[in-house]
Amino acid sequence: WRTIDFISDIHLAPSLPRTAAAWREHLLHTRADAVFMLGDLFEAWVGDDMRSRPFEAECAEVLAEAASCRSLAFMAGNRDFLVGARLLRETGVMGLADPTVLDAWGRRVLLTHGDALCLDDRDYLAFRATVRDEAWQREFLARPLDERLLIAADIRRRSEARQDDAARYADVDTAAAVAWMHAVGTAELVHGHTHRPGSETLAPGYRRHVLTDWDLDDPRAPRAEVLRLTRDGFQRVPPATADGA
Ligand code: OKV
Ligand code: MN
Repeated sequence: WRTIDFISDIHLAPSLPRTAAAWREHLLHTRADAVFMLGDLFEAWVGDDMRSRPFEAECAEVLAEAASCRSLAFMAGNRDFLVGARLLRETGVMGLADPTVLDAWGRRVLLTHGDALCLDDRDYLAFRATVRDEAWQREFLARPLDERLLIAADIRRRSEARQDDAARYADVDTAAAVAWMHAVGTAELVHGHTHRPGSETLAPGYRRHVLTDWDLDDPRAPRAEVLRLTRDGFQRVPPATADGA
């Protein structure tokens, strides 16, 4: 691999068609050899049988088509933790554990979605522990698809009633992030989740690169960006388009 793209928090949903189109164009036309999707690719994935719906079927087709010309990797986020082995197998996407250490040109990079490092978000971490439990997932996935969609929508409705979007995300805990990096011997961290893009030094010798969320359907703040890694280091680039821009 000469070039690796990192994206996260695309939040694919039928209600955000420009965002979905930009994601599709990027996967199909980027010059990167590999695209790493670091969580919250989908706004809400409640089981691989979501492919019975037209929008999700189309997303799976995009993944399969893109995976036939470059390597695709997927890590689960807090909205698509139910992406299963079946979707990955049938689309040819490589599943990544959270966290994963990437070794690229002798440079070790720690990859995570980021939610597990937001230690101030106690309510969310309790929810995370519940829904990441294997037995909980087996029981949940045994319910009919319509019922699972209603449960997810209900959780969203109650969460939106409680707080607005900006107050929703705690930031990554600096000490915890540095401890993770120290434990596996990496000087660089890439994560999403917080929707606070930027690159900064956490402590001497420890840098992090935060991915932006994508929303090209927000008329007030349309946004989409790719973090690209080559032998020369990290850079931020706009998503690729069909005409090669
Ligand atoms: C998103 C966050 C609410 C943080 C639920 C399966 C389940 C997806 C879901 C429900 C919640 C996303 C999709 C939302 C992010 C919050 C509160 C804090 C820190 C299921 C798949 F449970 F039914 F299986 N969800 N929503 N937060 O309301 O948009 O990220 S959400
Ligand atoms: Mn997230």
